Amino acid sequence: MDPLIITCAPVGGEVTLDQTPHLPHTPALLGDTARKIREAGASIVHVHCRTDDGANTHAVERFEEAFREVRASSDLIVQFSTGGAIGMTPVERAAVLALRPEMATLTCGTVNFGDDVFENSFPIMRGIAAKMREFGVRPELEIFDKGHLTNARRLAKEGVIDLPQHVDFVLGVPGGLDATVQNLCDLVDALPEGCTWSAAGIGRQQLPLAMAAIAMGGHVRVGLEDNLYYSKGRLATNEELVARIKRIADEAGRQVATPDEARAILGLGPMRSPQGVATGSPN
Ligand code: KMH
Ligand code: ZN
Repeated sequence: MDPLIITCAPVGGEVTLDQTPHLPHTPALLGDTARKIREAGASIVHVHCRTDDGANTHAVERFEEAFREVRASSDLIVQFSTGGAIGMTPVERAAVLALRPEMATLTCGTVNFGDDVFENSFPIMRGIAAKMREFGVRPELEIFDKGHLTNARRLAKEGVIDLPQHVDFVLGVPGGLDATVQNLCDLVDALPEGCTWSAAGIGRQQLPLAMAAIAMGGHVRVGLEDNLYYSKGRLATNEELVARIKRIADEAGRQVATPDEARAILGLGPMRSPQGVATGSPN
């Protein structure tokens, strides 16, 4: 089995500062978290940004600052969200790609998201994928439901994305596929040839899904974006969630990948730092 790639999603677009004091919502806090999760065993950081008061933002300047802080404190693979938060426009979501992070998410279909809809029509997906190509950013395909794999194949057939890619199964969103081991097995069976994959379970399913992924040879995403708790009633920090996965992997005899080992497994190039871009420009 390949060494285990642990992705940490420390912020997300839904968790609020009222819910937890552990959300690294400023670039400086994110930089500090990057150092801690790297020490704990993470190799990828999945980045969302907030304003100082905790509101969602996808401003290019804020992502640039966050990227700089992460790079100043770690050699983590920097993966931007292009999902952002409900209500952001596709242009806003894609504009941060101009900073040329090593990776960014590409959600492969629309999904109900609680009472909201996370909209990813084919035109939206094509537009974001085209920006990824333009700026040389590797997609991580976000799969919230089984049909999203079918959509990914269709995008590949159209020539919009290349396959194989790294795929992240985000399971347990209210409106998406349930976070069961059986569903994870079905998705892995349906993967396009040659794809690597990770599992991100929402809420209390984060841990059992991660344990299954470790055993199956996949990779793992944890972090406060997906789960606030370490155990029932006890809030987690991001580094604790990463450290627990590393301990379980160690016990299972599965080595944990360094960022450079993860780059090799995923076929990424060398570590990148942020590219300065005209502020606010989607191009
Ligand atoms: N916040 C969700 C609406 C991504 O980062 O690419 C979308 C999301 C997916 O978090
Ligand atoms: Zn995200």
